[in-house]
Amino acid sequence: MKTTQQPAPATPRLPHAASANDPTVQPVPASVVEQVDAADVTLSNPKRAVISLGSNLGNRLETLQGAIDALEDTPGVRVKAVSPVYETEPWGVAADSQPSYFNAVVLIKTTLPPDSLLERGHAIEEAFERVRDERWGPRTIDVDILAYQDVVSDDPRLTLPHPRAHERAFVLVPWHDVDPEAEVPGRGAVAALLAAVGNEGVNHRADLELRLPE
Ligand code: A4P
Ligand code: MG
Repeated sequence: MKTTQQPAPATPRLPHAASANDPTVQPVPASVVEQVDAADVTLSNPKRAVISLGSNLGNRLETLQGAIDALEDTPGVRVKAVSPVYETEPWGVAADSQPSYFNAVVLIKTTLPPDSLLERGHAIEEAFERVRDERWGPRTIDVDILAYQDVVSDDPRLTLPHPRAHERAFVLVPWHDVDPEAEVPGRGAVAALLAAVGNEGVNHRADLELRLPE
């Protein structure tokens, strides 16, 4: 019969030296200490991410606000800034084939890793009953991760920065509003990209406003 060798008992880490002789202090297994330490590091080190929101079906303003509130309600996510609302011409489809979009960009701080943030974005899309039947089809809400820190990845499930962010005025205009110094990792400054693309078809809706959650 095969026997498995037990690992050597972990050296307990005690809260402080004075506890070493205190019989009421229970040793904490090293594995637990490791987990707690790892969680601490993450919590004290939130990452910056930039999220794009787009809606061209239903009550577009309410849906954008709902998505922002849902982001804020996510454990490990804090919404730090919300851009003005822009009404934008649909990009990538024939003119007049779809209703206009409302677009906005939000800055968040998060302790979630990129793939969990993407999952949360998809869950928010589902909550707003987004139906996917055609690429670039009309949608109640699209939640895209424009950037996550300076991460660059060509994974098709989560491409970072967003592969089309640098060429889209409806992304660059509100991104520049919330962070005029922003850089698109690997592509350059948002301000320079915006100057190259121009802001045609992107109209500020000064009569509308999105709230930064409290
Ligand atoms: N995916 C990869 N990278 C990312 C990322 N950084 N953020 C994957 C979010 N998702 C990412 O997306 C398709 C797949 O991309 C997902 O499975 C995800 O894992 P989707 O949201 O299911 O489909 P989609 O949005 O129709 O496709 P796509 O290619 O992402 O479209 P875009 O580029 O998001 O464009 N015009 C205006 N005026 N305003 C808009 O907001 N949006 C679109 C959609 C087209 N035209 C628009 C607007
Ligand atoms: Mg998308």
